[in-house]
Amino acid sequence: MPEIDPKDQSLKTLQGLHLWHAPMSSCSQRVRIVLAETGQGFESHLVDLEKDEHATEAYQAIHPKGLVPALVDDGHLIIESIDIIQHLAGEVSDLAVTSTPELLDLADKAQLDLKLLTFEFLFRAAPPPPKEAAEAFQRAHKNEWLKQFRLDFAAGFAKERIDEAVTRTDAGFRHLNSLLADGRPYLSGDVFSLSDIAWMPNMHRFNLMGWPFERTPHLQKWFERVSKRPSYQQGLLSFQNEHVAGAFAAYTAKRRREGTDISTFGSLVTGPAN
Ligand SMILES: N[C@@H](CCC(=O)N[C@@H](CS)C(=O)NCC(=O)O)C(=O)O
Repeated sequence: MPEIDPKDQSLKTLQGLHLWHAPMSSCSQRVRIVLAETGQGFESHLVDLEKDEHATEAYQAIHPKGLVPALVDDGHLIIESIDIIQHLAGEVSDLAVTSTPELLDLADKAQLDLKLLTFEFLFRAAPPPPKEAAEAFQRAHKNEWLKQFRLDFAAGFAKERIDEAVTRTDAGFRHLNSLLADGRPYLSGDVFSLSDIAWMPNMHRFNLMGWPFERTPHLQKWFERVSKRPSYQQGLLSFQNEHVAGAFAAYTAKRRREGTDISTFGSLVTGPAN
């Protein structure tokens, strides 16, 4: 178990499962889907990312990078959503052993592009934060990468950076589509596994952005199948703020009308590089 020693030593006294998570964070969504699939109860600690609660001293003493999710299991702290889902599933189910390490690794690597594209194609719908709040975040958060990311977002991402993220994301989805082309129902074969769970939030997120999944029909059908599972409702949809999701849909429609939506970037325009 990739356990880390917490700065906040009081975490070591916690009993049972404690999850620090955010309602619409994709990394939190995959953890909650595993919890729902395996029927494990947990103590929920919601971290409001919009209010920058992850920049507080107290939260950064829990998660050294000031990100969600973080899990404490009987006093043992684990960060990184892929490590967390492997830990949670491994204890009580076959979800981990039937998964494919390569697909978990790919989902992990896809996170940075998902983040960039989420900010560009969904979060830009909201007005920029007040100057004081943006400055307070820069002072309080210790994650230099995250702080630079926020500054880049405020300044506007370079088009090449968006193009590259779209092209890599497209390559990832095409890879999944090619695996499913042999008729298998799930990403790793005949049984539902962590491979599926790791990718479900990405599909959900890119659907919000209006990603053209009709180009990868096997993947589209797979998502129709897995999104019928009760765990998708319980671990993901039930946490979704429908007002926010509605605002995202309106913004996606606006960008489509203006011809600046996600399908006008990277390989979605030029086609995959072969
Ligand atoms: N590799 C990490 C990534 C964690 C991460 O980026 N979390 C996001 C939410 S999915 C976050 O905390 N974002 C805070 C922010 O953007 O300010 C994991 O898989 O747990």
